[in-house]
Amino acid sequence: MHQSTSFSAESYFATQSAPPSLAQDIADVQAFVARQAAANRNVVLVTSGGTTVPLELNVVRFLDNFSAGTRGATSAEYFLKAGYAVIFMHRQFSLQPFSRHYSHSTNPFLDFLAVEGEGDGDGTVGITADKRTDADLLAVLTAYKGVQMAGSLHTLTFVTVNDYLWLLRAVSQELSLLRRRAMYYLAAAVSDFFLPRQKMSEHKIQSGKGSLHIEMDQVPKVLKPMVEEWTRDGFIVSFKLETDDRLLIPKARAALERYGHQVVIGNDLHTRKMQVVFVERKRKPLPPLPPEENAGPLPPPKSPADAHGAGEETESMTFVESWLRITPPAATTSTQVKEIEEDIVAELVRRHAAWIVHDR
Ligand code: 9Z3
Repeated sequence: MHQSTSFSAESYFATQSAPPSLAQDIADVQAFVARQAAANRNVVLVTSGGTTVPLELNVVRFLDNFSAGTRGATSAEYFLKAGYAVIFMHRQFSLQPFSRHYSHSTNPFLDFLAVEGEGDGDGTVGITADKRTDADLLAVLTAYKGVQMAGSLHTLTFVTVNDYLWLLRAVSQELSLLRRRAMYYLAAAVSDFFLPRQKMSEHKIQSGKGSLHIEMDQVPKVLKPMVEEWTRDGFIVSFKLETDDRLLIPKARAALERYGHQVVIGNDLHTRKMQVVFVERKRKPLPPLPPEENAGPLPPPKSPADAHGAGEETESMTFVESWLRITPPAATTSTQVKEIEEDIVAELVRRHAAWIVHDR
């Protein structure tokens, strides 16, 4: 495979078609954002899961990006717990907040249910949660129902990288209404390459001609227009995924330099559930929060450097890196184990609060 030219964001949106559901999705997001603004809630856009790149217009084959959606779905739950409203923009069929605990492949929901009694003569039987698991199930169910009652979770789906880009632009523009109270948490695994529709074969690519050569174009780097045009003063967090961990910090720094957003969270594919690194530009120390701002509803989260006594902070001339690590779970009878997203979100909530108050 060779690579080809790169699209600017502008030329991308001028030449690639919007998904058919976009107008409806925008209207729904607009209504959601207006309700959250009225309720005085901070809102976070969480993107989650991998994007596909179709190879044919009548798509039979596509490239995919690795991601189960665990990072996004788990983080969304912790943001909700911290009082945020969440726009959860995820790959169709990837993990979702709450239902992720009962994923069909790792923890099938039906295994938690039991049939009660023999029926009462009219053919009906009761269904109960298995007694061994109902404490965990109850906690998840209670949180889920609470979020439904509060109307604080809105879900959107994408499949292709094209769906993702159109939705990201539209949702960012709607959310920018909230200015500094909006956070953007970009955990989706986004393809770097795509096939413009003008170059796609209409029908299934035939195998008769032997090996397949595909020239792909570069997906536009949308973080730049996102920072400069689509959002106004929002707090933007992107993730950087590498498989060679020596590249994590240099690539994260380069992204911050190029796009000018607030935080890059670096993670290595193999250790991503146990450690991540926060990379940001170096700042002057913050003045203390005024007392009334300090007394918000959120508990004071720990900083990554001291979260588990395992973090460390290093500084260069312009960047600060802080590692956030969790220790492997001890043997436990509960299915509830410590999740690194709890600490990632606590740290971001703290930084976002400072961003709102201090304008930086
Ligand atoms: C991530 O790095 C996510 O943390 C993971 C989460 C995809 C590793 P899972 O869903 O995995 O829990 O299985 N997301 C960002 C990946 C990405 O595409 N980043 C771009 C890049 O690295 C920049 S936005 O160039």
